[in-house]
Amino acid sequence: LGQSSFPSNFLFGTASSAYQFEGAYLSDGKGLNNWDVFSHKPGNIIDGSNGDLAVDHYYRYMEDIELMGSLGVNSYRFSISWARILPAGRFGEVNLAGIDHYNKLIDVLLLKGIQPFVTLNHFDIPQELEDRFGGWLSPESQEEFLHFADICFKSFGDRVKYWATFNEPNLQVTSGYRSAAVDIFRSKYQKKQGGMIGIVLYAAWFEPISNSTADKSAAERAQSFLTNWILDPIILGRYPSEMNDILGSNLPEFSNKDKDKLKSGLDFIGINHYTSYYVQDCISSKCEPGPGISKTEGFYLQSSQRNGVPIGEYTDLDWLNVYPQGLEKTITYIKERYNNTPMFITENGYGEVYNPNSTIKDFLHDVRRVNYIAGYLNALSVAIRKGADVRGYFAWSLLDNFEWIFGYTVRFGLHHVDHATLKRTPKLSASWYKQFITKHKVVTLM
Ligand code: GCO
Repeated sequence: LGQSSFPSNFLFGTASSAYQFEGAYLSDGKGLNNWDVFSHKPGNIIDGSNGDLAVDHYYRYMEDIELMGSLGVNSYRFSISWARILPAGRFGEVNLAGIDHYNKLIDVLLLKGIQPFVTLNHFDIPQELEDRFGGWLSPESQEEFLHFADICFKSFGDRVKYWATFNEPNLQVTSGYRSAAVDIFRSKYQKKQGGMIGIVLYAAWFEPISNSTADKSAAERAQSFLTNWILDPIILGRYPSEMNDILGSNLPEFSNKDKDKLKSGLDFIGINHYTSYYVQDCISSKCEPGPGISKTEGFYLQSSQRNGVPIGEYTDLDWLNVYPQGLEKTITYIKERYNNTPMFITENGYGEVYNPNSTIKDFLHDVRRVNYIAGYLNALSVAIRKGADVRGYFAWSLLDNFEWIFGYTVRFGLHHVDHATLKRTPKLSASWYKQFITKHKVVTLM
């Protein structure tokens, strides 16, 4: 990699989320959340598992922070379990044991020189809110989220300097909820406490499958419908033109006041980047758009060209292709479109499907993960050298963990977890990451 192109206060870390890591699903006054209920319904999780125990991070956080210490990271991205703080939402009591837990986690991290990077909402919401009014589908969720965010800023904001409102918001969450939590932080806390607030997005790279104008504009439509539709309103105060062209008056109108409010909405953009796709135009070439893409949007995402040439190397997972230049292109695109707003790579990582015939040795010798992370960090350093304001990188993930509907069958960890004993063992990728960080002389942030 040559001379380090990472600024000296760059954050190197690993990322996690509460439901995927904590377990302790009914401990110390935590209420049920949507994922507790969903994962307990037979058929929802492919291996019939759930996150009741996950990797027991709630009880083993000290051990896990030791692992972070030996990696030499200076930051840790985690999320707060909403149902641990407000088991019954805003009309119920604050669960002090929950506050206490995150206070301890944050304090121990800081003692080790590890900056907490906190996501307020990483997919889990108290079941009470689902039952009472249908969760995100109701505008009531806005008041609920504000109340939760306010408690978090108040309780932890003296020590937490990086806040992400939402992880990968989808259609259920409109810009109203996000900018409202940002407003509260700005007006009530930021002056006193300092710190930055932003949002975390899923941002894949969309490469036109050919040089034709049709495929190029299909790739632009993919960007707009999958990523820009969230960032444009918050940062530019309007929807992408590709969406205006297609949806016209079906898009919400912003008043000038809304626009001003929206435009000042973010201190940073968090980028979860794993993979790239080819995009083919389906309007002129008559392919079937999809999946999940409408006829008028008219594009198709694929991992290889028709003659079988993949955009990057294939992996065990059909949504994951190794194409490090995709990260550089994504960063450059976001940098140009949004005026070089500060960015963090909030997730990037390599998943393997659990194969019962593999021995622990196979898992520990994760050369493919090392190559993946090395390639993406190299692409990141190129983007930074070319002027992108990227301030941190978080590998997904510190540990193997609960991979949503895939349960424990897919592993992303730099450390292997034996799910029977919960023993953590560093993989080759952990030692590689450690060396990389040492070489780049990361400073300890106190
Ligand atoms: C996220 C992700 C993580 C996943 C990771 C690997 O969207 O932030 O869902 O929670 O575990 O992306 O798939």
